[in-house]
Amino acid sequence: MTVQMSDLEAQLTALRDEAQQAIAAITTLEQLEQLRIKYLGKKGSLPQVLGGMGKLDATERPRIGAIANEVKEALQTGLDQKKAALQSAQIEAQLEAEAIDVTMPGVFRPQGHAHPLTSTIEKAIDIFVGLGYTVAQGPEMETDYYNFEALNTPPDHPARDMQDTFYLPDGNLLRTHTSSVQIRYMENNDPPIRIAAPGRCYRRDTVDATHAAVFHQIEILAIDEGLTFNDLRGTIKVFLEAMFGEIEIRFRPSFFPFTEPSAEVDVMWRGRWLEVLGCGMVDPNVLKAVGYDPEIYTGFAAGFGVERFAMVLHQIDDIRRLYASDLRFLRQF
Ligand code: 2NM
Repeated sequence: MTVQMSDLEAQLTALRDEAQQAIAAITTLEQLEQLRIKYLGKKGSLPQVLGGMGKLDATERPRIGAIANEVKEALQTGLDQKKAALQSAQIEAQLEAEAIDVTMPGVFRPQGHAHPLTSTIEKAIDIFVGLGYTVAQGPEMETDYYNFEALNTPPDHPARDMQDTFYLPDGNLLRTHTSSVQIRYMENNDPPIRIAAPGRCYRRDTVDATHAAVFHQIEILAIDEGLTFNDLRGTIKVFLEAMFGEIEIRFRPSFFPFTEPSAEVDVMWRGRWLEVLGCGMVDPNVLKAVGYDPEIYTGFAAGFGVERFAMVLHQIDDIRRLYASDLRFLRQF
């Protein structure tokens, strides 16, 4: 009996020492759980040792039982403490790994920018929006009526020549200017109106340093009671000064089928007069075509090429550069 007693006591002490060493050695919560099962689980080492208690002499049972409880509590406490230590180590490691040093320089991200044609359109449109204009848009494929006839451009006018216009097999055409947008707008809106129509236009020109078959225009139109050429002059002056800075400008008499009188406008730029836009008072025939009474309403209009403005503003020598998509060129703007 005595041998059995000391045997159990020795087994319990050995179990405690072994388990405590094992607990000290592990490094993860998974290992901890495995140890808990190994020592304290239903089929674990401690219950197995306690299974031998039944054979003990009744007088020894309380003492061995007390030792067994101590061992069990010691192991449970050891496991709990280790668990807390592992958990806080895990949180520490996570905090360390996820720490952000806000003093580190940022990651360089190459950033693109607007194409010079886009920025020129935006700059011009912003100026007109500031003057109370609204942007109007319309189709690039047009009928003869909207591109020419409603714009007082008679059938024998040279602008209607096959040389200048892309005609489609069905009799439609690619608009040669954005004035067609303005006709459509006037048909659907009553005066007073103030619109700016930016957009792509097409002409059968021989492509060279200053001509492209596809180009961009912005046309503005204002219709109201009592508008005069002076209103046109003031608007053009404000616009060109906002575009180019303080510059000298001059109006020269000119001709367009859709305006009377008509003018071309030059700016003094780097020591020379440069023609930059065309304008005029909307011809009464155009007002009649859209159902406005020219006895009540007058209006002015102006149009300019976006490519030409971009070339003047950025000293670009060849219009084709604007369409070559050469990044070495585009990165300069
Ligand atoms: C220009 C020059 C002069 C113009 C006229 C019209 C409309 F629709 F009112 F008749 N829109 N744009 C116009 C006038 C355009 O471009 C050089």
